[in-house]
Amino acid sequence: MRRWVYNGFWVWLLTLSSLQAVSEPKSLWGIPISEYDSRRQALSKALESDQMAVLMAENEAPTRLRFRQENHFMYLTGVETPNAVLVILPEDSPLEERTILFLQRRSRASQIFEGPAPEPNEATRQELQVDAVRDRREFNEFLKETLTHHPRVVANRPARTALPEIACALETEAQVGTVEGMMARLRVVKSPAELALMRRAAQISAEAHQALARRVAPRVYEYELEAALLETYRRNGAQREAYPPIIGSGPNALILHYNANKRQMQAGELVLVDAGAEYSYYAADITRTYPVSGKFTPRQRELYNAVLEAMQLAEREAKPGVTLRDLHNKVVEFFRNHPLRAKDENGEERTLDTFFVHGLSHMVGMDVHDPGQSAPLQSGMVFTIEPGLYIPSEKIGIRIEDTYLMTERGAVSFTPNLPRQASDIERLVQQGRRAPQQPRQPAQPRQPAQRR
Ligand SMILES: [Mn+2]
Repeated sequence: MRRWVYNGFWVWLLTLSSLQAVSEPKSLWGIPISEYDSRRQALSKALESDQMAVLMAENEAPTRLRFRQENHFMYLTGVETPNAVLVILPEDSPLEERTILFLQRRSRASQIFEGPAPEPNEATRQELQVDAVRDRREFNEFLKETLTHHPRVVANRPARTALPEIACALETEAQVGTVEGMMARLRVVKSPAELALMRRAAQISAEAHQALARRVAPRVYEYELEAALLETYRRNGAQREAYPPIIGSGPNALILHYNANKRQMQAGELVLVDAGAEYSYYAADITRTYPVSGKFTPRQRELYNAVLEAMQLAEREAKPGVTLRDLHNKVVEFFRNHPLRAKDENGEERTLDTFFVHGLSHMVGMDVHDPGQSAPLQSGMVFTIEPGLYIPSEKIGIRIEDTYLMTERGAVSFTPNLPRQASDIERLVQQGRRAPQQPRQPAQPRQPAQRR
């Protein structure tokens, strides 16, 4: 009887796995495995005859952190495992194998703690569509041999750290440069599969911003707003934040990278929220600025509208062939010609461009500041438009930011339905005010809890 159950189990398992082999889409992290192969081929093509690309995975994460793969390695493999190495050789290399993945075998003890990892074997090679999969322990010897044909190495960040030491131990010469330029050219234009993941990251982030907006009220702490973001991200399957959220109320809105998020908001202030989720290794980047009391003052409103107009101007000007620098300059010019004025730290009246103190745009992708910043815009690129005004003399900081896909017909926002008009922003905050509020002093309940 026991024997029969045992066999039945294996029959069931085999049936299940063969069904999966047919029905399971051949993708990793939402990207087709064939697309990873195309990316590796494109890098191979970009290499000169005496070059080789060495990309190392991230080391194991410290216990307090969740493992996150290095982006270039992830982009080329889809493999989220530490201590692996990918080598790519140029198309015209005399060596037979052009894409070689070195994987670390997990010890039994480490499997107990970390679970299984892809093994360096033929099944893994076939699944990942690389030319060869080898044991990580063979890498050093391989490197030594391959350097004789390909002495110029282009490497990602973990490899630039590790390779000089390895080469030194092997008593061999390696000229180690960076792979950043080549990777930027690959990564800057997004594929349909990447765009689907980015759209999802943006949708989750937009939902999070709306959940947050409903909690905006006087005497609420910035971290209470942060809680609304995290709850929405994780409930929707986002792995983590794309960057630490900036929730700056009152004077904190003037600190561009403020993220302590620990201040109690006061009536009459603005709160600036710059936050995005990471979904399947792709980032979203969205900023909104809310009136804490649910209503902009006339001064806040006129400045808010100036920022929104600047954003809309940049949206119209974004076309294939235009650079992010061009867009930035247009917005600076718009602020310079705007009729509003504000006082600088010396009490002197200045035009608004004085108070726009950061870049207008950046590329977005696996990194929230993705490579390829200087490339002229073309279809498939994803970038932000984020004008802002920061006026210390009035304790006002305002920024509005959305993420856009460049198309032949112009820039298309990933989140066109997320409110940004002043009156819609006010309505969003006021909606939360009408909903039942949590008691503000939970430490002192009005009635003692009844035990029995
Ligand atoms: Mn941004």
